[in-house]
Amino acid sequence: MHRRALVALLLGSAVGGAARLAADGPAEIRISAKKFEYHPNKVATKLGRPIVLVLTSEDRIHGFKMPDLGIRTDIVPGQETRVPLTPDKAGSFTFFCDVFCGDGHEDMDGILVVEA
Ligand SMILES: [Cu+2]
Repeated sequence: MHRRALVALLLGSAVGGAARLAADGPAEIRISAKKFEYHPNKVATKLGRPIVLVLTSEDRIHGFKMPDLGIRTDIVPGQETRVPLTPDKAGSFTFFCDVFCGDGHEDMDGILVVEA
């Protein structure tokens, strides 16, 4: 009887701890770049929710430009580029590579969907 109550208590606190961890800090959205695509090329979040875009490159320097949300950065191989962001408008926002990286460069893009 006591033992069962203790197990329930431990389980309860473990779940509570996980929930607190998830609520801490912004959610990370990871996007990797390579010629000539982003993976994933469609990501989603919610209006007003703090996130961090974690950008990496598998081959060479690429760009990451999302004019609608005022974001532009290089993505350099061998490092994480972290872009904190709290979307203040809902919609579908295109991002694309603005560092010429070869013949498929023009098609290198993706979408961030911000749900209201
Ligand atoms: Cu490019």
